[in-house]
Amino acid sequence: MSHVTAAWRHAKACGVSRRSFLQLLSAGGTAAVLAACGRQVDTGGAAADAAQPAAAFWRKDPSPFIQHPTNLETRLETLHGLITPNELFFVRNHSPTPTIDIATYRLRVAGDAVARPLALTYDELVALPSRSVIAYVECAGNWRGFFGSVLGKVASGVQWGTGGIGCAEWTGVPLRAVLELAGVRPDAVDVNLVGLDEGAFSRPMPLAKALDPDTLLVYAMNGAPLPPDHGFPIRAVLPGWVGGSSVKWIGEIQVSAQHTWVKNNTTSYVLIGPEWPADQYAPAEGAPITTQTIKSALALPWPATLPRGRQILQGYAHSPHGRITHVEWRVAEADPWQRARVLEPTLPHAWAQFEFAWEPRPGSHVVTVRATDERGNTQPDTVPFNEKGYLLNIPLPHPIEVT
Ligand SMILES: Nc1nc2c(c(=O)[nH]1)N[C@H]1C(S)=C(S)[C@@H](COP(=O)(O)O)O[C@H]1N2
Ligand SMILES: [Mo]
Repeated sequence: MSHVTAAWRHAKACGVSRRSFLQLLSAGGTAAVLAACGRQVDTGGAAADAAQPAAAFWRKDPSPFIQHPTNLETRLETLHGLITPNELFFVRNHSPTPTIDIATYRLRVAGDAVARPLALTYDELVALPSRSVIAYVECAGNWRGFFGSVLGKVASGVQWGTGGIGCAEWTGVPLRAVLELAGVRPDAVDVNLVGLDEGAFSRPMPLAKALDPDTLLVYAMNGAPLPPDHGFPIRAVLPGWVGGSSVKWIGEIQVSAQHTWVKNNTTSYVLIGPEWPADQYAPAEGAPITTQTIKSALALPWPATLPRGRQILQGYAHSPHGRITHVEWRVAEADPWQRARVLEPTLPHAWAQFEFAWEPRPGSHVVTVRATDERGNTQPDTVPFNEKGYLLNIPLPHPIEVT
């Protein structure tokens, strides 16, 4: 068996599509394939991934991204300004991006807590009054790789760096308006969104979150029709909640008078670990995660190499709890924190940009940034480990080599 055949067998077994395999092969030979597969320890979808046909996982050009077997991670240093362009926005897919025929597409609303089950066409949905919200969407596992590389304990799942996040202007119809059309009964408890992708990815939310006017059924991203990789024709965006709750390619909205338990609030997207008691969450294996955490990151490669001399460093800070009010930075742990400049605008659901001037000498440095929001939340010095590596938000020690 040739090296390449062996690498393909290995790649297929760990869930890599033929297309990703060929991309990895051309990028760095069989070593790159093996490195990619070693990195992928799936959070429960491993069996499903392994069974997948050799289809393309995404449609967009993957070259600007850090490529994981099924995900595309944004390089923050490629961004300018508050809005992440669609072609640079990270992709997190559990199954390949589906092809959906808009002519036959229906958005269904069903369940034991709706009075009038509905099936809306795309045009009917788009004709409803719309809203636009500038909001970041961040994968619950963004920063997961630092559980291993910074805290010394590897968590299972895609080993994201800082780029499992993006911020866009989302235009759509409030979920609330569609629920009102369907006549939600007063005994409704949970609203579950179900995707049309192969794995029928779904994630329920409590009625109160579904009725929040900023919880949107989105059909446009940064003014363009939603791209296929980001959920065409319709996706949800739940500002402040983990990315997994922003279900893409929605086919059905299920409104139930009972709590709805699915994979993504029982075994995935739950906090499991010695310091995360689980008893009270049964049948879930731990507390299902909802809101994101406050974070800040430098818009630099990890590790970064910079020239000596005065320069401006930039980054992004975000909180699910409100506007970012300040960002601090320091080089050595013994140094005092210094204020960075937070750029306007600071919007309630968006990330904020910050910058500061730095005049480094040649050598190895570690730069740390820390954000605070309008409610006084800030990044904690430590977080208890959880097996699936969600919600890490300690101030990150960013390694920078100055030449
Ligand atoms: N139907 C469906 N929706 C989904 C997913 C998925 O695999 N299938 N992935 C979720 C996860 S985990 C994240 S982080 C976001 C990512 O959105 P993006 O790919 O548009 O960046 O989509 C969410 N919605
Ligand atoms: Mo995610």
